[in-house]
Amino acid sequence: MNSPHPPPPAHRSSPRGEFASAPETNQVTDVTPRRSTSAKFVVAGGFGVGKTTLVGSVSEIPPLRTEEALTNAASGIDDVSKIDSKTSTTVAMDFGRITVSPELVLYLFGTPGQTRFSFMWDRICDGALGAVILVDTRRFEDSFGPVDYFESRGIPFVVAVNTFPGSPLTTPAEIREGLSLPASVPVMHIEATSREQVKVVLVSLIDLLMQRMATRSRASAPRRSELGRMPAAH
Ligand SMILES: Nc1nc2c(ncn2[C@@H]2O[C@H](COP(=O)(O)OP(=O)(O)O)[C@@H](O)[C@H]2O)c(=O)[nH]1
Ligand SMILES: [Mg+2]
Repeated sequence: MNSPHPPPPAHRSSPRGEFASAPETNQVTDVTPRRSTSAKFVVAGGFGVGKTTLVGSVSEIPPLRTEEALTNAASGIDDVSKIDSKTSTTVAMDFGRITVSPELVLYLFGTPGQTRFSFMWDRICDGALGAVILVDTRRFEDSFGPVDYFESRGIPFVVAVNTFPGSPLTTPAEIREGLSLPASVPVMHIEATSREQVKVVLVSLIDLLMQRMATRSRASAPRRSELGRMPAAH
């Protein structure tokens, strides 16, 4: 990693302390029925920002990809000028799965980066609990659209700056300012090729969602003064 920034804080933890590995299918250790929850997260960002790489780094199943070789047909349409080694492109979406704990399985959906596929975003983002917006500081403005999209739909998101060799050096504060993000949106620098760093991103999104849920349930809980006015149960 050529960024001067330290890796994102390691103190965050998933509900179980760490990501559990997928259960062995032939090993029965606990027959107690568990309630398992699945959550859909979207990985968004501009063309070539590292969405396919991120999903592939962390998925425990071979990620389902719909990649096509970049051909002459896309020349002049897809901007590959800043993407040295890119030879394929996601024409529909990436899909991956990660088991966070026996109770929580995440499904990751990557959006197609090219703006000509933006009509697919609503379908891909339907039912998503949260999003990871990947940023490439060499093409910073490509992240404006994704930030607007999730803000306008009220879908919580975290921002992960993918660090490429030669990326301009930035601080989280500069990214936050450049994207006009409130302090509540986590911003971190990562390498999408690093499974550990991608896990930190996902854990921070889970934390954010849990904070939102806690805030909401506090807001909807009756206040002490209201409890005092409630009729006593007989
Ligand atoms: N060095 C480095 N290269 C990366 C990283 N993430 C993605 N890439 C490369 O950048 C190019 C674009 O990544 P890709 O995942 O296809 O981008 P997408 O269009 O957002 O899905 C590919 O050649 C990747 O190998 C990273 O963290 N570090
Ligand atoms: Mg892709």
